[in-house]
Amino acid sequence: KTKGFIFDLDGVIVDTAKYHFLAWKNLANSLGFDFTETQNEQLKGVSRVESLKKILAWGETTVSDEKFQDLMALKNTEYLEYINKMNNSEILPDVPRVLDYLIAKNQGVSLGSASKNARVILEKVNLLNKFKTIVDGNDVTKAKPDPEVFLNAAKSLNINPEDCVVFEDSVAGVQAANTANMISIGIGSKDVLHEADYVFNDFTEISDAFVEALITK
Ligand code: B16
Ligand code: MG
Repeated sequence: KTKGFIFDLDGVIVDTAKYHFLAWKNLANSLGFDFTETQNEQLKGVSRVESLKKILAWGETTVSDEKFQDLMALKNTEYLEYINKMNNSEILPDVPRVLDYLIAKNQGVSLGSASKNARVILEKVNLLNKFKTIVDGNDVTKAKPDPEVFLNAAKSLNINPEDCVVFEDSVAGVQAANTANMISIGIGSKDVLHEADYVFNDFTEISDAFVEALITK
């Protein structure tokens, strides 16, 4: 049977949260306030627009619509400087093993990310060719926890949502997968991702046998 396996990007395939952090922190500092790692955690899976809204609120700062757009562009320019230096050494452990296993078993493999930079990141780490389809921040109107991104990914694979599995590191992403009626696999801590059907710290804990069971289930 062919099932759909949808991967989130940031926090699942690569750890780009650290680059988002550096770029947002510089932006916040330039506006005269600080931005902490704890706050950065709360931006996981959150779109760029919503992230900036939250950061400005934390800094008790309001800006004009025009300035808001400028700030978004500024942040992304700096973020892309970090992204452009990425290579395949930044792929999280055992992600390629699981991807290759799924491909060898002729499963549908798709990306479902909130990032508008998803393609360039996959290109940088040399994983673009592993994905049959890519649904990213340029293709959706509603952010996670809305299931739109994963439902679009299922559609792009021509596979029913009930036959899809989602790998996610964010609470909003797990909720989106659950709402879409997909199997949710949390990548991270059990305490945070308790709404997921399964939780693993990382892909080294996901055996081929477990993946095989998901395929045949
Ligand atoms: P960009 P994911 C999300 O990616 C990140 O987790 C989140 O921190 C970021 O703000 C969002 O992408 C938008 O990214 O600025 O590149 O469009 O986890 O859904 O792959
Ligand atoms: Mg993520």
